[in-house]
Amino acid sequence: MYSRKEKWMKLQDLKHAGLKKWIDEVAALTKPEAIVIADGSDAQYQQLVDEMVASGLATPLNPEKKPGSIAFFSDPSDVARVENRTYIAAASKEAAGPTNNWIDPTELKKTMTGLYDGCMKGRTLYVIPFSMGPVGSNIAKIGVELTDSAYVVTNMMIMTRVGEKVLDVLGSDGEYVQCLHSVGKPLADGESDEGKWPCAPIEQKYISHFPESREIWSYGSGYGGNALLGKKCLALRIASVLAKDEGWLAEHMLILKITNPEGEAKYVAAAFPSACGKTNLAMLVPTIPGWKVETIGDDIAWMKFGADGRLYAINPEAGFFGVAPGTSLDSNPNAMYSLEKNSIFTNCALTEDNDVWWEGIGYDAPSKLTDWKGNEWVQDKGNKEQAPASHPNARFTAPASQCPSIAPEWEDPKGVPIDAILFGGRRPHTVPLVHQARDWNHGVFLGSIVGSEITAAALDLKAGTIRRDPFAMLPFCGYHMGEYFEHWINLGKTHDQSKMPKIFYVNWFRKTDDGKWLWPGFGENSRVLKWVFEACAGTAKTQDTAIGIMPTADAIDRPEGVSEDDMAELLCLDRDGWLKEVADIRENHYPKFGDKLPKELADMLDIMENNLKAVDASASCGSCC
Ligand code: GTP
Ligand code: SPV
Ligand code: MN
Repeated sequence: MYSRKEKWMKLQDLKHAGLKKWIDEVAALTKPEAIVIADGSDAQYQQLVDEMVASGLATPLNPEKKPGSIAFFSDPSDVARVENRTYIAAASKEAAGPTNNWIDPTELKKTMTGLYDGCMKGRTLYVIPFSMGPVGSNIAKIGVELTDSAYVVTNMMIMTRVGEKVLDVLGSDGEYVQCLHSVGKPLADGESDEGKWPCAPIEQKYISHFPESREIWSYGSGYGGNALLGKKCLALRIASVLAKDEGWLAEHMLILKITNPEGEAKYVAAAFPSACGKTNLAMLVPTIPGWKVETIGDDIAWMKFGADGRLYAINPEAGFFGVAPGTSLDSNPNAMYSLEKNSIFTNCALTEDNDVWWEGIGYDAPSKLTDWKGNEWVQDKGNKEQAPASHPNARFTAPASQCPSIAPEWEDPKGVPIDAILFGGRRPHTVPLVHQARDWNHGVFLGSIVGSEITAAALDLKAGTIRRDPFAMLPFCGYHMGEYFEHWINLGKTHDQSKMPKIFYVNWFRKTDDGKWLWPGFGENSRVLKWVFEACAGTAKTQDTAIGIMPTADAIDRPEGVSEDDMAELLCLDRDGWLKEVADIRENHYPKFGDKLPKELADMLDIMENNLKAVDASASCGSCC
């Protein structure tokens, strides 16, 4: 049966009996034509690329423009995470909580077993042993993904640490998370994929998590977080459950290092919802002289308390799966240098000389392009309705080691001590450029009320409307979100608050009435990071307000193009806007969590409301809000 590609490691060479048994069971169910173990070698990566190019699935890019790189175009229905087909199949619906989809695990396994039956006929089953975090680090976790997608294998080889070194650490009986994936489009006898991107119709897609047994079963999608199971499925949904049980944090956060002109460094973690600026902030090039920002991670942070009482963070990933549109030498040069070579591009547009292009890449489209759907595309600047050439959720997959701003300590197994945690999202009104929590519980409150305009990173949501996305974890928390809030509150009770990170809420996305950005964002966000740095050092100019600690009017230097009035608007306390916010949280947000909502958070809401009511309405913010 398993005759093909014998030059790679063989199944019988695996030392781990449990793993071998599981692979056998999955192969008996899914009936692949061959089994290949991913060994993490360049030679195997290249062979997979060559096979995908030969089948027409991958397009090799021009070696002069993007050496070692390939492009993929997904099925037009398979372009982002599918939140309405993502399940936390905990033992009870209550354990999954009000914000997760739930199906009884026995029933879900039965349905999915039916779908997996024979689903890999005519395809290869790849075994991907991977480590989230530096191989062998005591914070790292091992997963094994079984998949019928070579696209997934190559992406996982960039995004995680893959191969024999992981099997060595796993030994003969080590623990690992089982991650089963199929693109879910069984081939008929004699049929081949012929360069098509296989996936199942939406009603057959299942991105399922079984938190009690720490298993992931994904079926029907080949895209991003649905298919690269180390990322959102393991490193957040399953890891968040482990983190709660074991007293640590698995978060949807970037990690950066900021150094002031005197050479003092601080580490910042920041949670923004999908497509709200984590990659950009992690790689920021400061506009303020003498300051330096370096990157540790751009999407996920695992944080544990050290013996010194401080919270240490590692980036469990090894690559970036970044949003392409809007990424340019101007907005994010470090991302542009990271993706110069050895990268994978998904749903970007293709130029005639086989380079990639996307909206906001920093230069006009060449005269003719092939858009992400494979159609000829000629830029028509006069036509505001023209469909974009790249999908709004088009992505690049690039090795973190290629990032010029990567911090030397980015792979330090003990992690980096976090000084500040930022929350944020896309809020065109009300939420100021930056404010600081008074203490840990107030910070947890700020995390719990994060809201954002919906973006293209999830398929089934209406872009443009605001939804609450607490801690930017709404789609990624593997258990009851009320208990998640409680976990955060409890960490404050059991640790010395003077050593814990200070918590802030930032908003780069304020808009004017005519829909323009009020704040230039990107590198100019360094001005806000500087204030955060100073607030941690105790040297910032601050004032107490009804919503928390805010910068004084002159605390943050104005970037070019931002008038004094703009700055006042960015930093004003919008009393009426916040009172509406309080009402919305009270009526629509907090009630969802029922009696699992920690009392500390309900109290914080009352305190904020009382504070706001005590503000003289006529004195608050004048005409700007
Ligand atoms: P995920 O990978 O989905 O988790 O996204 P992310 O949070 O890493 O977001 P990313 O940095 O990729 O940014 C998403 C979009 O927001 C891109 O189109 C960026 O150009 C845009 N963006 C990022 N930072 C800023 C900013 O400071 N201001 C404005 N106006 N846009 C920004
Ligand atoms: C996100 O949606 O937050 C991402 C992309 O980072 S995905 O890997 O698809 O989850
Ligand atoms: Mn993300």
